[in-house]
Amino acid sequence: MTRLSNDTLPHLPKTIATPDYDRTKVTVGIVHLGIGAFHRAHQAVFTDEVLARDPSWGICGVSLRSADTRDALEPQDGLYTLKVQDGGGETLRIIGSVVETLVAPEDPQAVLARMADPATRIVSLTVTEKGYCHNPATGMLDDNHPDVLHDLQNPGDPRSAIGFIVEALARRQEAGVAAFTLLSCDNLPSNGHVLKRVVSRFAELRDPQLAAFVAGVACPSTMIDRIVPATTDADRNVIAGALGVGDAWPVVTEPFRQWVIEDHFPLGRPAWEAAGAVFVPEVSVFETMKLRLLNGSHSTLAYLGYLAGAETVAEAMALPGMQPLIEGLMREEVSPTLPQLTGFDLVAYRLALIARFKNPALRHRTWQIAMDGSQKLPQRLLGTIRDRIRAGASYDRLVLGVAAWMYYARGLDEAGQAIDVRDPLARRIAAMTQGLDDPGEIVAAFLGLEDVFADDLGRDAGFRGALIGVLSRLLATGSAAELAGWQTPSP
Ligand code: CS2
Repeated sequence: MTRLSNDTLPHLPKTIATPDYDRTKVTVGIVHLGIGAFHRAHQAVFTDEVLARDPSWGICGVSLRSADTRDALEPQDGLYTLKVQDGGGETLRIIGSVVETLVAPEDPQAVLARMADPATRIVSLTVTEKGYCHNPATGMLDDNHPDVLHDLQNPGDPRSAIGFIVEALARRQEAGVAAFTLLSCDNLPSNGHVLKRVVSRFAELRDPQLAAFVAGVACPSTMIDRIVPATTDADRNVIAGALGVGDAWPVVTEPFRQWVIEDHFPLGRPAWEAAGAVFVPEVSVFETMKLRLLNGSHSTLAYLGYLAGAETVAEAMALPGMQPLIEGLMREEVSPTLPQLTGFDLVAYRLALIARFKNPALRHRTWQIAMDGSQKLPQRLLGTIRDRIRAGASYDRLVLGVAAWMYYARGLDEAGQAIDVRDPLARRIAAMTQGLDDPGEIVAAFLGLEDVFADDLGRDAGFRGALIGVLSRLLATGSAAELAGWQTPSP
């Protein structure tokens, strides 16, 4: 089938929006590390909407692992379809802001050259939590991470995002080129600070002069939000039918999108505010709110939902007891821990989240969200639990997600079938829980994971007791029965 490309773009059905700028004039100003579906449904879309104002902000998308995205997009001149859908309908639009795609393991020098090029003024990242090579409980670089060790030994031939960033900065320092702005777009609290901390530590381990240069790099924090399920072949087929040409990797998402950014870009930035991004002096309150309400609920839905047999988030929301549980979790246990957000309607935000989770048009798999729990739980659920413990308040609902993660991460579902657990700690967890069936022993083994629980929560007797209580019930009667007990909304 003929593919979407610069040549076929003018012949698409007129109902499909296409870039409103001359793509031949677009040059690279942003290198994005981790060009997955999320980036292509979020930052690349905001950028697409403002390229007509200044075409020097095109995106070079870099994959740090597989060649799949490059293989799909290169024959399409970087073009792809964005499908936005909810129960009310759908729209299709072609995004043109990605003008180059590179695959780091194939050609690390091309990536470094792009990052070191003076025209590159922003390096942004969606490399997921584990891409920061940090200890999730403390946010500090894990000096013994295999990729960190590799990149320290081979600085000119890096593997990790951190290694690429620091080597590119070293080349800029050497050439007398100002540092780019580093923009983390991952779901981490104060993501700019986390990134600054890990790159600074890595530079220190390399060379003090380089560390001094890295210390001056701007790392604004951001809060990013859009639900983007993995694209399926069914999506590809439907979209090709509507386009009349093939698109090897469209992205499918919801109407909602939000981007809150700290405005600290010494070498300039696209006018993202014209596309609806909000610039604020300090982003951490928004991030805490989003991570605890949206992502904390998401992980809870994913583990309990998966165990109860729900394939998607919308199906999990329909399980008897789930919606009142999630509403109560957000209202009773998370909201009281949130910092003051003057002028922000928290109640409307929570209601909108429930509607987004129930979006019947998105097939967002519980298994997808369940990935990398060891890296996600600290900022999604455990920080909230810490705050509740400190306030002497209950956390009966918050503990459910943590216990369900423990059940899930052991790698066996309720029917005794293997679960395909994707997590950097998966092997360690499988080894430490092998042969254990006593809830107390299982919980004790998990709480020993200091990278996740640190040394405070791991030793909290109340927390341990609560986990054992829930895990015993999950093991005895299963997730659906546990959820059913939450059917009546709390007063
Ligand atoms: C999800 C997020 O996969 C996950 O862990 O919780 O990707 C979530 O969909 C986004 O953060 C929404 O902005």
